[in-house]
Amino acid sequence: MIRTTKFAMGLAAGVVTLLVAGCGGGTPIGGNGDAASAVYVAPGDYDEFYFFTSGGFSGHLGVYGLPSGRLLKQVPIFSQWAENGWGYSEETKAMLETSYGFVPWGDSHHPQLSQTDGVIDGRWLFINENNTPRIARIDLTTFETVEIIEIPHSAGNHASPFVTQNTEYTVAATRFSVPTPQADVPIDSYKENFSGMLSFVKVADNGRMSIAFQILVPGYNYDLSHSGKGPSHGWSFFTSYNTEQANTLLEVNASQNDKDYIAAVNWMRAEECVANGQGEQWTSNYVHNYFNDQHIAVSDMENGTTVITPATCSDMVYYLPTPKSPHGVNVDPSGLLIVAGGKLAAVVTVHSFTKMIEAIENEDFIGEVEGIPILRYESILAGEVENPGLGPLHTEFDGRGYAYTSAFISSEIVKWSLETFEVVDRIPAYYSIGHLSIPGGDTREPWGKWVIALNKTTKDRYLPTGPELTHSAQLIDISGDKMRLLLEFPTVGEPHYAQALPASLIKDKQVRIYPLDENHHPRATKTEADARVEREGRNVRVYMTAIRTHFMPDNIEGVQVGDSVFFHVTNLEQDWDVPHGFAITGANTSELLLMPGETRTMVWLPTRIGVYPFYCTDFCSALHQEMQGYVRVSPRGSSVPISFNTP
Ligand code: K7E
Ligand code: CUA
Repeated sequence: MIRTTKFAMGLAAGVVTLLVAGCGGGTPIGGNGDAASAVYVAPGDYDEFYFFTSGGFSGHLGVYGLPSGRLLKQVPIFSQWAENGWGYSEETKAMLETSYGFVPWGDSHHPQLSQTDGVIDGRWLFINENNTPRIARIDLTTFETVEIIEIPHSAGNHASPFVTQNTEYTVAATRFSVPTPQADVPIDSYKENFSGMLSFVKVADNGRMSIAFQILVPGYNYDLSHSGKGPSHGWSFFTSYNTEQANTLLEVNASQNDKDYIAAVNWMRAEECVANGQGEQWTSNYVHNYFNDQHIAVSDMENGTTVITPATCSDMVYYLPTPKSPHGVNVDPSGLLIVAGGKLAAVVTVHSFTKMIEAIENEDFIGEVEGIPILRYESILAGEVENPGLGPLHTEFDGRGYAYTSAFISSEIVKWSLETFEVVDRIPAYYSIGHLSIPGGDTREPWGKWVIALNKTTKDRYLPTGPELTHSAQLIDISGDKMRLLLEFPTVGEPHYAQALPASLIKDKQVRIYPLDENHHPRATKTEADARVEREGRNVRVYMTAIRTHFMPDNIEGVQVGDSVFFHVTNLEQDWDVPHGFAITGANTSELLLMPGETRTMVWLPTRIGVYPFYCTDFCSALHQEMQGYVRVSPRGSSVPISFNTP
């Protein structure tokens, strides 16, 4: 089998396309009854795992069931979401505030499930926003984004939000170096004026995030990260590329050095330095958004972070030389091996944590950059994996002594032994695999049943849909010696990375309703008798209830052109899976989708006289189509009084 692999990465050499011989893993392609039964989840049965994929440039999170690949939900995070009014309703708009103002779009890359003792615990999911640097936290009892924190002094929050072993921290490193703090300088003064920043965001017991400290580092591109575990707990590792410090045409100019670096950060040491007052207080303006106890998003403008430098805090950061423009960095379940995916490297480099510590103790350094000792490559090497495929990117682990590395250019997953560093199996991916994911595959205890390939291009794999084709995920059985393709399914947005957990961890903890008696929204309407309309100057406030199968009030008069009409709608239902919707003609905000017991607000700006219907958008019952009402809009200054019907 010969196939052409799309060559999308900007490599320096003049290679345009690459013919790659198929790897002959004996994988059946297409219909296979055995594979079908391995992924079959009968109607009404549940999937065994939840699978969380980044929505990439959609700014959302995709939630799928495994092994079926069924899409269960999209969780809106960094982007407005018309399906439920996220980022449109008055209660959620503040979630999208940043120091740049309201930013209703984001580019999410890496879902990270919270961990306790290096094992996924099912409390929260963190995800980074690359473009306007932010980290979000999703509550896994509601599948709702409950907090978003902006990362100051960052420009492209890519190496994020990888968590430490007990979710002490979620990290954030800037992909693009910039003048830090920002300054008006010539771009070609990159080498003198640009820096990187590694940020450690503390996660409190209740999940609340805060920026603990930031480490100013040389002006490279920091790309990915993973934290230590077990014996390496207390360390975090960040890949860098562009140690050349090029500021133009990086495809060539940042591909010169044989080795770039992994930054090994002893964050426990950083904590000591901060406690000893070795940090500097910087003016740093960033926005922190979260739900208050009324379930309304609020934004705090924060100022000030503690910045430490490797020069003032010795023994905190070390550079591990790593070939060649490394992308992913992954720590194996034992915590002793640090695996780097050098995009342009001929081997996968495996560093030894034990040897790293010895080299540090022996001061086995080959140089120093801005106070960061550079360790000797040969002294810290555990092994090199030969013939790992072209363009190795990311590695996950099965917990049985094997690692799985994605190779973008040769479009394959390569399985290799953590003992011998020899390749033992390989399977093609269709096509251009980026990340790959094994449930728990970056933790101390993977559930090593499957590896899921997350592919950038699909070309001929699905029915064509014009110029834009979907990305895809492929479910591959890794329970035996040979990897076996079972299923592929399209994904929504670009699934950079994904993580999974057993459904049993969270499925019985799901919130089904918001109890009405715990609804502390100041404009909640808890009984139909309290439903009303009040004029406050040019603002009209409608305190409305929704229950099968009517709104109260459903006839409203006395609204005038030029008013701002606030529909504060409370869903009085207290049964699971009975949302109501609310929409009105000409509204240029989204509809509202109201969960049982919840209050949400839409602002409507009537511009023309007339009588306008509103209606429920969610087919809630047999008489859903009857769930409607009217608003009469009179000219500005009209004498029509505010009136509304009552129960
Ligand atoms: Cu797509 Cu992790 Cu942003 Cu690699 S990243 S592929
Ligand atoms: Cu309520 Cu449809």
